[in-house]
Amino acid sequence: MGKNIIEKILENHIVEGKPEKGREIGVRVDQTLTQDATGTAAYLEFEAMGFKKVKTEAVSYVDHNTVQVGFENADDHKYLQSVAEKYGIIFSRPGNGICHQVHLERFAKPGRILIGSDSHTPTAGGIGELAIGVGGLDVAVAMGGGPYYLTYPKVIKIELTGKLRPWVSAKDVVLKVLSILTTKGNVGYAIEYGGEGVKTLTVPERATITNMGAETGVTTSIFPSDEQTLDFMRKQQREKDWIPLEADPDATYDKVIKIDLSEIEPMIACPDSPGNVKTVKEVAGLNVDQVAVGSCTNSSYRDLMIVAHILKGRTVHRNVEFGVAPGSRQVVEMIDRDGGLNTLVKAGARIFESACGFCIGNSFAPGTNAISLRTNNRNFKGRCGTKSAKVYLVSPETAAAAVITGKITDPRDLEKMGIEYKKIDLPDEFVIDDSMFIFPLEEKEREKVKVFRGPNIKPIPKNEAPEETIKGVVTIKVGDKITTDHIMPAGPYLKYRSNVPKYAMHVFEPIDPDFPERALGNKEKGIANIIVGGESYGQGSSREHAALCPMYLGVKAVIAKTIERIHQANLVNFGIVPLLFEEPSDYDAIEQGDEIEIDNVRSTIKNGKDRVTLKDITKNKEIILKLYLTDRQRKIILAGGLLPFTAKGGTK
Ligand code: MIC
Ligand code: SF4
Repeated sequence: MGKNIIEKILENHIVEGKPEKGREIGVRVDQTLTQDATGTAAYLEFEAMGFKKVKTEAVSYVDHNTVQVGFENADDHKYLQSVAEKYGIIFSRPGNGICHQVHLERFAKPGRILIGSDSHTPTAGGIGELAIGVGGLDVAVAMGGGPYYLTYPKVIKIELTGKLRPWVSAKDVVLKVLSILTTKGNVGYAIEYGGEGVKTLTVPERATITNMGAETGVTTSIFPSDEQTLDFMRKQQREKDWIPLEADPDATYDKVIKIDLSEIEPMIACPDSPGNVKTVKEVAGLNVDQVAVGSCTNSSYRDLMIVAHILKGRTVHRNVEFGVAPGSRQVVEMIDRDGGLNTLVKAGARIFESACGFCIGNSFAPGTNAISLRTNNRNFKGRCGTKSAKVYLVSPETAAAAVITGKITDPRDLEKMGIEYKKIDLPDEFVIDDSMFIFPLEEKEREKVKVFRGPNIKPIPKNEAPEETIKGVVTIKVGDKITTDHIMPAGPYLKYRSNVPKYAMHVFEPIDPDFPERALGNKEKGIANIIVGGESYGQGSSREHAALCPMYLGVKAVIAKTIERIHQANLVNFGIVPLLFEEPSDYDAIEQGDEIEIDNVRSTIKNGKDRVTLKDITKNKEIILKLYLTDRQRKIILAGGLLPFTAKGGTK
């Protein structure tokens, strides 16, 4: 029987388990990627497990925390650089660009497996790499030579036909996909693009689509590797890494969705979810206070050059503030060479460094109640740094239209203003300059490197195995679609990523700022903290701090209607027991503050059973909970988490 692309890559890399949907398999990992915000913890964990060198092609990027207010970020960068030098990791210096954009340009390879400690790692799927976002600890284990374990995914084929019309671009395609798949209910699936329409999209356009696939909750998204891929890689002087990759003609899929590119209109994701998609026409006319172009979704050469084209000879509307963060140094050099940078500056753009910046809420926060139009991929409430702001996600074309008009504007209306559409192709020549990478030293030299640790870097706290009976209290009950930005906000606290005791004091701050004090109080009294959540708990970022910091505060179990993939794995990695309501309506019965007991936890995990009983002592009610853990995850929890488990020599 024919195979699809995802099956082909997985089966080439499988080292454990059987390739059966829904079953856990272990795969060999070719490449790993970390960024500074998740990387410090990942490398502290790597060190704590006693590994001596990396076994993957590993790249450590610095792109999230580049603001350097205070010494913490600078010290973290120095720590990351010295760890890279010691263990044989390629170090991408701050200023070199956003990890996903740079990785696509310089390292991603079709047919390989990449795991990265960032949920947008699937960006590399645009080049035909099987790229998966995971927690830092999973990256650390893979760097040490261990397999990566995942559930063999079901595959959704998105069949593209036709060709995009003028003023419509890749962002509109992925927003269309989000309008169909939404942000929940897709755990366990991966997306594979195919069909004639694929040929019309360049690699950076494909990467915009695979990047934001993360918002649907799928494991990854991937495109075939074809002539377009070869063209991009040749221009990056990397054609030796190219291989063709396509699905067999008789490949099968679990679902097929057909999208005619020529029917897509400019789309917009309205506040406060990337899944709240409408057509731009439906919301046109709304006044805009801020426009931000950049992030790993939309900051390629094409994206910035189309914005420059639209703004040529025009200035920013007086009521709008406009910022641009180019995706990489390569992009900056090329838009500079081709005149785009000058046009943007002349138009009044504030040019930010090539980094995540506004996307993660550490700069360019909008004003009170402001409407901000952004080309990034997430608009969760408060993520931009301003709780009352309303963030809309759009294509670069729609963003540029608003820069001129001061209103949400369908970019097709630009023609009425005398602006002609211009198709921006990949440039014939790319600027290749790898001087901001620090490549690994000779092995002998590495031994001499001393790892630098600033005073803000604290060891990773460890957990203990769960008790047979968890006696505790529902310290917090939250609703549906709680994101990791709600659980562990980033923005101003990013600088505490390597200081868990300090960072933990901000857990759940956007929802309930008293949570950490309450949780610590219980912990001191020996009472376990329990989190109760609704549907799709733990959406969004891969940040393992959303498990690690609650663990530090004494959280022993999370009970929800459903838990998202990366977050579930992170909970297990830190020894927190993930539990699901067997009967979703039981969610309504349990309340914050309820005293509870969960019996037979250890023995149920140990004996491979999957039901435990929760006694709600306050309500005098019993609730059945499901444990959904693979055999390996059971062993990890019983060891107190992946760190102690791996340190004791167990990778299986
Ligand atoms: C994000 O977009 O939320 C981040 C910041 O890139 C995160 C990683 C992090 O929290 O460090 C992600 O997507 O995984
Ligand atoms: Fe950085 Fe934003 Fe991309 Fe996350 S989504 S990697 S914060 S640019």
